[in-house]
Amino acid sequence: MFVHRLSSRAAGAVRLWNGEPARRSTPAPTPELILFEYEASPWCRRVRETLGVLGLAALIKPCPRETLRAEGAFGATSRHRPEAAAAAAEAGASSRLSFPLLVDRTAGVTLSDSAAICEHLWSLYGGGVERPTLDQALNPRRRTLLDFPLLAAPSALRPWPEAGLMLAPSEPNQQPLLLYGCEADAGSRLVREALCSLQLEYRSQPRPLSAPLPALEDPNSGFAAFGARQALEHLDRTHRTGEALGWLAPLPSPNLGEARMHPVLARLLGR
Ligand SMILES: N[C@@H](CCC(=O)N[C@@H](CS)C(=O)NCC(=O)O)C(=O)O
Repeated sequence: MFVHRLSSRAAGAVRLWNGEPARRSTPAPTPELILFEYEASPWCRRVRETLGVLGLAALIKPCPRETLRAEGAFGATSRHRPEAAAAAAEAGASSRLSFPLLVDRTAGVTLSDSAAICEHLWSLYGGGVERPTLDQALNPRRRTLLDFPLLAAPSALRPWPEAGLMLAPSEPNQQPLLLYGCEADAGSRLVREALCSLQLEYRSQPRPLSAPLPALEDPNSGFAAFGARQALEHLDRTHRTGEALGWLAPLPSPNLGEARMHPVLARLLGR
């Protein structure tokens, strides 16, 4: 646990603890937001930081990977990717399935690019919020070459497949769990990683770093507790049914998503 706590702490530190709710002159709005994402994705982090800064709650539908060999692939065990693919198709997305994908039911839009999602959230729900200078620097409105390495650094510090990258078998939850957490908080990250790999749908409610974090409530079993250790034990005991898939997991068969090989892998294999 020590290594995990330390590396999770470092993951928050490399982003300079960005993602805490900013000061607002009015209470945070409560739009109906559904975010399809996975913890280890750099671009998903950008959106989660923005939701945190704006103090916006969202229903998270984790879409961990089943393979690293192809982008947008998924098999029958993927719980939320089929719904994400359907939402993207309904919105007329022409490109491959990618994450983050935001469905904003209040505004009636579905967006699939992290920069566009952040722009959307700021323009609709950022009234009365003074954007922290740090967030402006780390998540600039124009794209820069530094975006990817800066956003990927936290996941590089947590390179384990079960750290919100690869799918782990689990019992599905009937009702969403509720996580009071902060993007930058070490314990919150550990709990998000487990929720993600286990594909457990949850409502994310941003809190400042000074709050007692993380707090997890599971209406399916009546569990409610502060602290990462208790939350992780609960998730393992109640929902996990097996170990996460490994780095080298093959393409799911049948593959219900895309079969395009990762461009770097394709180049290495000369295809
Ligand atoms: N430019 C897009 C990039 C999105 C993207 O490439 N996401 C990756 C995860 S980092 C993805 O969805 N890969 C497909 C997969 O996970 O199957 C954005 O900013 O949202």
